[in-house]
Amino acid sequence: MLADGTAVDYAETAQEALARIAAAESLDQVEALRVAFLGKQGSISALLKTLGAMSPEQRQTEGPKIHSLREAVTAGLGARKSALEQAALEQRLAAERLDLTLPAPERPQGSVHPVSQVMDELAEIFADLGFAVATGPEIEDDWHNFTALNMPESHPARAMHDTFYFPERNAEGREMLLRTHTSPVQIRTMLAEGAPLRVIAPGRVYRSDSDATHTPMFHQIEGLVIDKGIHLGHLKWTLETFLKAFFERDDIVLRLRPSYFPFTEPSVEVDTGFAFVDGRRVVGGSGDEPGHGWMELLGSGMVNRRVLEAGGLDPDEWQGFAFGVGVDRLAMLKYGMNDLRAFFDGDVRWLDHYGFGALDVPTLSSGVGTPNVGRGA
Ligand code: 2U9
Repeated sequence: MLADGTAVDYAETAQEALARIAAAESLDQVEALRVAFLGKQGSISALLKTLGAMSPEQRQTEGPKIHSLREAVTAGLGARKSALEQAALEQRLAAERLDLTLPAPERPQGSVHPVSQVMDELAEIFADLGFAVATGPEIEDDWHNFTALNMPESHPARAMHDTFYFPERNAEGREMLLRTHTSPVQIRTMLAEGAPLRVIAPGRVYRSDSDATHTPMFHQIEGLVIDKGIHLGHLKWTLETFLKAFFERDDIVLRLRPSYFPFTEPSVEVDTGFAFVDGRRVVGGSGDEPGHGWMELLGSGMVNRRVLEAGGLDPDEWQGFAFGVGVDRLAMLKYGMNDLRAFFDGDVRWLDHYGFGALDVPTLSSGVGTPNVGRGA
């Protein structure tokens, strides 16, 4: 009963309310009905407020009816809410069901760049000969890059390297540059570790040069052996052993020619015999055989006394040999690419073709040059 005495049919009110709740089609609609019935200004809340104005007797008869109306509506709202939530969940589960019969999505597979592959192969071959891998900064000072390697300031050999200089000097007043070879790494290693020493220094080097056979950044590997009584015979054997392992053939023939490098004395340029196979140069055999030729492959020599001194060693006590070779060139010779610039274009089609599987780790036992079987074009 309302305050003005109007009788309220609670059963009908409940029926109407529950019918509206049952018709709610969304959680938003259920919430709107909750507010309309039970909110501060809601119709059932208004009924509850009428209890305050009633006589105790009236309240005793009306109170339970209004409370059970409120309970019925509260329960109805809860039930409808759960039903809608359950329906939404079922719809999602149906829509998001995995179809396990579909083919698996294709996963793009990367590949190992031939330069990285060849560097790994070289590290593996030289590790077997007792060489450790040494690394150093690509931003160098002119002392480590030139002076210590017997190229003092204004030495004409500095002009042979088209060097990228930085505008600023370092804290010691030395000129800063991008290393033009990895030799400063060996200087640093000699100073840090002393002798005896067997290291290779692979890495990026920079020269201001750009055409079909030169890129401003390229890769080198240099080797340095320092011990007592080291001579050119050790150098020749080491290079022959390395090249046989790298090209995976026993018929590697070397020809040593006198040359000049400021950091070695005597200096030798090393040629290797090759044959033309399908128009391509393939390393192997003597270059003097008919149809064969010699190609220049690497530079080397006995470490110059002045360089040993710069590395903190007594040249009357220690001798050494060193060599340097272009890694990109080695990769081209072994795997048959003909344009150096493609190495650094980042074209994924080239990488698909010439790249290596990430798990094809070169080892001496499985073959350092496992070709990229089953991959690429
Ligand atoms: C120290 C002492 C001696 C490293 C050497 C060469 C000869 C050489 C070139 C080959 C092709 C560079 O990549 S390339 O253009 N290198 O001919 N490099 S001897 O001699 C050293 C290095 C470090 C302490």
